[in-house]
Amino acid sequence: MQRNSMAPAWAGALVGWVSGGVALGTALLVAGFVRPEAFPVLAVADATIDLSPAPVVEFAKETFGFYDKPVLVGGVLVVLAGVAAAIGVLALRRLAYGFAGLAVFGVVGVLAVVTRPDSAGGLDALPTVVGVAAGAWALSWLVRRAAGERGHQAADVTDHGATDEEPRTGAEPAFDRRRLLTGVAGGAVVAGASALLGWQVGDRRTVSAARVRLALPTPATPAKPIPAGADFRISGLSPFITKNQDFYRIDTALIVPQVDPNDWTLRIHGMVDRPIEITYADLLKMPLTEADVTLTCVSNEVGGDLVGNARWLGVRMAEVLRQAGLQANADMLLSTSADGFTCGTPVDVVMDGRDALFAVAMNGEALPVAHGFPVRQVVPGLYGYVSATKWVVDLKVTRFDRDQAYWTPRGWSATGPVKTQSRIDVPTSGASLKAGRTTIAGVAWAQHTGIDAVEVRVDGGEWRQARLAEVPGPDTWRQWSLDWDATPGRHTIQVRATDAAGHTQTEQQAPPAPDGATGWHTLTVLVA
Ligand SMILES: Nc1nc2c(c(=O)[nH]1)N[C@H]1C(S)=C(S)[C@@H](COP(=O)(O)O)O[C@H]1N2
Ligand SMILES: [Mo]
Repeated sequence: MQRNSMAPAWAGALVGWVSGGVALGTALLVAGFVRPEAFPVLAVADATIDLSPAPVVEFAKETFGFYDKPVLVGGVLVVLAGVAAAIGVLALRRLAYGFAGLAVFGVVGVLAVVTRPDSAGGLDALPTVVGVAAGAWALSWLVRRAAGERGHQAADVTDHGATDEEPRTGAEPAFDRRRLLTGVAGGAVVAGASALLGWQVGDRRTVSAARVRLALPTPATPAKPIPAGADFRISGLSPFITKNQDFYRIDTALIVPQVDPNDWTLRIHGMVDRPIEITYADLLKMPLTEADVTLTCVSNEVGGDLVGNARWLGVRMAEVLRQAGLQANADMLLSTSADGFTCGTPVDVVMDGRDALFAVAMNGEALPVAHGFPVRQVVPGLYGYVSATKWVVDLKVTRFDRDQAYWTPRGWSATGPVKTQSRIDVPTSGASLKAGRTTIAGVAWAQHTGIDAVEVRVDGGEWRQARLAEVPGPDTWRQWSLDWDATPGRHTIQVRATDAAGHTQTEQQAPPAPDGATGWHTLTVLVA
């Protein structure tokens, strides 16, 4: 029974880690061929997000920002490492305990994978099942090596009910350190190689290749030319157009959904006269509109950088919806992405003539995969969480009193009009400046209303009117700047904007939840 009583705990941990590594590496390899999203670690992490209460998700978003997902995956791996070590220690006592531990692992993994909203069904369980089988094989192999040759034979007969006094061994089975370590090294190589191969196969199956091949049609309605005075080109000031690689990214997807444009369809159903399903080719045959629109995240803190401005190309949502025929009492468009995320967008906003788009391109290239390729929504004037569904595949015409979108039960407002905001880009908070003439500059936004005025004050003094850059329309942010004679000492700079509806930003501070932060961006600089 206690055939490895001589094996130390570190040997158990090593056996567990390498067996776990073989399991994960194999799972990644199989997932590479089946479906990269069916890798159980990602599914478990994704499920953790969905099962966590809103304050926890918010805390993670705030603490780790863009890195919240990598941190979460790291956390899952740390937990897995702990469990794997325990499984290894148990397996050295008795292999069946180790197998039982692995089985629990497998069940959790399979459950997480097949219950993901974008799951492809039973086939998605394959990576986990094959991974666990490979892990079990590695576990028993390593346990036997740890027990040495004699232990190995003893183990075999023990399994058939014999005792340690088996005459062939004649002695207590030994702990074979050398054979264990060579086995561990071999197992680690197998784990690493299969993980690497799986990663690469999965990567090649992504849609980036299809994306590069796409030829974009020319717009029937081109964007208004960007006025020459739209960009002050001040160093440190956000450029009028945000480059795709600099554009903020927010989504709940741990692995970016890979949607092939050849397989993509958009189904429009619910409160419509004629449910329709359109393909990517259908969409591109419709007249395309180009528009410069600033996108903002509701989670953006005052002064934060979850805002960007891009030139979008797409089909007006209103045009597509008219094909389906909206019913009169519908007030919500519940859009769903390929990975199950949902947005609830007010019907009247989308139908009022603004450039609400099913966008296919961003700044002159097909949508980057992380920004929703092949098709996403862009609606000027609404925060992204209620309007900007990336990888959109389904649109249900419904009512706010019948359906709820992803963030609503998680503590965010069902509707999310953008709040008028302004931000100081230069100087930066805490900067040291030379006394004398300097420039204060930033951006302000009030999408679909437009910015009419920006005022700046220093040390709580008089509000001074900033110079406003030109804009092509009310849907983009607007640069502003002001010259300032900086005197030595510490100074506090504040900004506030007034939109074209005559509303001036309130000083009242509010956090992002539930419907967007308020307050004046305020920073302090040191002038010497
Ligand atoms: N599929 C999907 N679309 C989504 C989200 C998401 O989590 N999943 N997040 C929304 C939010 S909260 C914002 S602010 C914008 C951000 O778009 P971006 O990542 O292209 O900047 O996407 C929206 N669309
Ligand atoms: Mo957002």
